Amino acid sequence: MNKRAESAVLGLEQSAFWMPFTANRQFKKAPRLLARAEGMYYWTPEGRKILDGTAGLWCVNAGHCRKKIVEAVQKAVATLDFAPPFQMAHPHAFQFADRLVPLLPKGLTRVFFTNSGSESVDTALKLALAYHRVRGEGHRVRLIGREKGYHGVNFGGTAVGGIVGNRKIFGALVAGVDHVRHTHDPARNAFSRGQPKHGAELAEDLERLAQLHDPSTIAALIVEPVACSAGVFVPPQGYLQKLREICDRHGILLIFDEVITAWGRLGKPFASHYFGVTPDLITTAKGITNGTVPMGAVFMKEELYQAFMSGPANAVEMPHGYTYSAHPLACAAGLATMEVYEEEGLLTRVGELASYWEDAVHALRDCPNVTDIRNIGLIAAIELAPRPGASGERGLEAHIKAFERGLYVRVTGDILAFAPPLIIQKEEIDQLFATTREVLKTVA
Ligand code: PXG
Ligand code: PLP
Repeated sequence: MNKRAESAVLGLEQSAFWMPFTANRQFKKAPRLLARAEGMYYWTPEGRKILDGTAGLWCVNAGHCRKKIVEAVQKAVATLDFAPPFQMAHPHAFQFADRLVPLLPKGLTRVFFTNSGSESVDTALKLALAYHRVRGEGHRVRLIGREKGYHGVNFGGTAVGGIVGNRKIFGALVAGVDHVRHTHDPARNAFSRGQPKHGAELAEDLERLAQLHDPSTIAALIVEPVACSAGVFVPPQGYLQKLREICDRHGILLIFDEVITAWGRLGKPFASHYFGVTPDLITTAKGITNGTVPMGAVFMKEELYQAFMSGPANAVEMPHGYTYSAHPLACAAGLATMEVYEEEGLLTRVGELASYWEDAVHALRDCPNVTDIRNIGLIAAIELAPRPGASGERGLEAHIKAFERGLYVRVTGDILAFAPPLIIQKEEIDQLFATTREVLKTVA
């Protein structure tokens, strides 16, 4: 028997599968596998029930294996498995785009489909550059991100991203990119409930970069309204408004990366609604299909779309797109997902739950090694002090011990991140944080 065949019998250590963003050797020695899911729960192959504290990977907002979505996908795959998206189409693509527009912040009217958050980000960055060029401002070539930002893993998104570990081994990335400062300020803001009080002035860092490079060279600023991946950094009060003002002053497009913050996570359809700040473009993915079929989208203001619609009618206006843009299965999943969100009021349900959630997570302040707790909407993070000389070890141990006790929670370094499906009940919130409390006692 060769090594690969053996691994199927003996375990996963020799498996060909290179797992993404995973400590492969450690994981394959002691795998944590999921075999089935329903509602708020996963089940392991041995039949252990696991509460899903992170909505899969921040995407299963309506809970798992929802009948309506499953059946829509089953029907779609048996009817039209694939349709070419270039110079051809299928009706559900138009239907889905038009279904989404009424949910968007006012002024955003057009939809470009992708297959992931990473593709949405690279699409939005290319759209921003191309938009300026088609209106005769081709000198706007710079893209600005933010320290600690996560914008996926494609080249553009890696370049504007601000997580050092995700960037440092990939060379020079994309030319002309710069970053504004992050807003994490535990000295002033630790244990804030919702938006921290201090730090709106950090938005002025965009003005500094505008003066450094000259505003006329900057195409776009991309930020997550709430920076989730790097450890849940909630924007200080007034910060996003200031970014909007500075972008307006200098003709810089503002892109909100709402891959996680959209689809009801903050109690509104989009974080843009929640904060009352309208960007020029929004990138999203994940909850757009409840995580069922890969899909992403870029939403934009009407004037962006119109700027491209001026050449000869037979010319392709935007030489960009993916083989699987608006895939029939994704559109079917997305349409059914929006029905579920609407029928169950999930895009606004968090408004009723958020204060219960906030109290529940902040009650863990007295647990050992907790240095900060942050929350907004149905998102929370508990930051633990790192063990001396072993950054991330305590966090990973907490993740593993939680899984052993029937809770799945995402860990970034020594930060536990919580974002359960939006269907969660109060008793499940209690269960989630009771398990977390037990775990924190054991990771001294
Ligand atoms: N932008 C943002 C704001 C994201 O959160 C992406 C882009 C990329 O999306 P795709 O679909 O290409 O992965 C994301 C994805 C985590 C975690 O544990 C978060 C993401 C992905 C993987 C892990 O925090 N967010
Ligand atoms: N590489 C090659 C050789 C291709 O032919 C294609 C698409 O036709 C791609 C990459 C891009 O793939 P996708 O459209 O799935 O992003």
